[in-house]
Amino acid sequence: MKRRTFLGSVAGTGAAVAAGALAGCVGSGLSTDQYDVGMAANAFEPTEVTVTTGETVVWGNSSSRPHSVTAYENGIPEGAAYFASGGFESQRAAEDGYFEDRGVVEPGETYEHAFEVPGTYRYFCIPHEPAGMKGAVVVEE
Ligand SMILES: [Cu+2]
Repeated sequence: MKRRTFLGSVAGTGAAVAAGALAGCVGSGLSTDQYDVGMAANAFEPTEVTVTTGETVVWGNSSSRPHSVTAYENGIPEGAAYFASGGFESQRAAEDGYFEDRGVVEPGETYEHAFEVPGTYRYFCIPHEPAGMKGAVVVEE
């Protein structure tokens, strides 16, 4: 069975938390009970969440800048559906689409995805990946 041993393999968590702490400024109108993962200036908060197969994760843009939730195509379990805000079917399509203003999660908006296949899913924010805006969802059976 796939268990929480995956948790140890997520890199850069400390840096992301530090970036989130600096973000501070809220003003999106979202309250924390409206989402599971917040999107701060340069970070997903928390960087990693663990859910059970079939559960839905809701991301909420709690910042004042646009973000995306974009899965790494080679960072999801075999057989799992690709996911990205905007509903794209590949990472390439999501990246191309973002720069045409598609797949953007604006301040105050949410994006959600249901996870049906166990494993670890790694994802990023297209405009802020260089700043380290990455996250992971661990799906347990
Ligand atoms: Cu972002």
